[in-house]
Amino acid sequence: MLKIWGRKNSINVQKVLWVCGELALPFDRIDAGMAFGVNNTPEYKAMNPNGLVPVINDAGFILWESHVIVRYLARKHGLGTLCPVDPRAAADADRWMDWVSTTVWVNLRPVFWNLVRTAPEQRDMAVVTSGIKLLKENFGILDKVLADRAYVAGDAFTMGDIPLGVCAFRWYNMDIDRPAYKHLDAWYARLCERPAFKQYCMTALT
Ligand SMILES: N[C@@H](CCC(=O)N[C@@H](CS)C(=O)NCC(=O)O)C(=O)O
Repeated sequence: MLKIWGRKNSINVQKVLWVCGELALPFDRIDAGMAFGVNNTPEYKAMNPNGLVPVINDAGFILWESHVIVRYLARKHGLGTLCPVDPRAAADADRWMDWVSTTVWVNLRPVFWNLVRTAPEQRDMAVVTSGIKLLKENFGILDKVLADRAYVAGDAFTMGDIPLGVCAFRWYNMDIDRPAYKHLDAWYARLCERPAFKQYCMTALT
């Protein structure tokens, strides 16, 4: 059975759990990271020299980097659905996944880390304020894109929605200034109806 290493509250682990849920793939998850440790052991670092979660073992094939894992599982088990066959549609989904790595997460991480994982007296509020402003711009871009499509890569849910969906959950569930974005709000409401998103991603922010 597919093995997944990673704690349930990690944004990057949640992407992998969500894709497994969408694909109805059974898996065995092993807690790792932060308080659980495991990820700094030599055995773990032999699988992922970065010592980060998630890692998967699919019948002996070890893989790390959450977006790569999402793409791999979507291509292997959801070609034509989660992973579009058409090269342009697949690139569209890929584009939004990479945009999370290069842009959205860069702005969201310091806001999340300060507001959720840092004691109030130790927070760097200048970083938080700047991140919130940039996130408004990022989600504003997505709102415009979603004006003529139900999901980021077209009318069907794809792997492209997964990294953005877990970021959106944090954005909507932190106590921050957030404009109402009609199309983004409707997309997010659609995600919130998906059983796998509910099960693996709509969890308390810790
Ligand atoms: N680019 C990597 C980043 C992985 C990463 O930063 N993972 C974090 C959790 S979200 C981690 O392992 N932190 C150390 C820990 O949990 O102990 C990916 O997308 O998989």
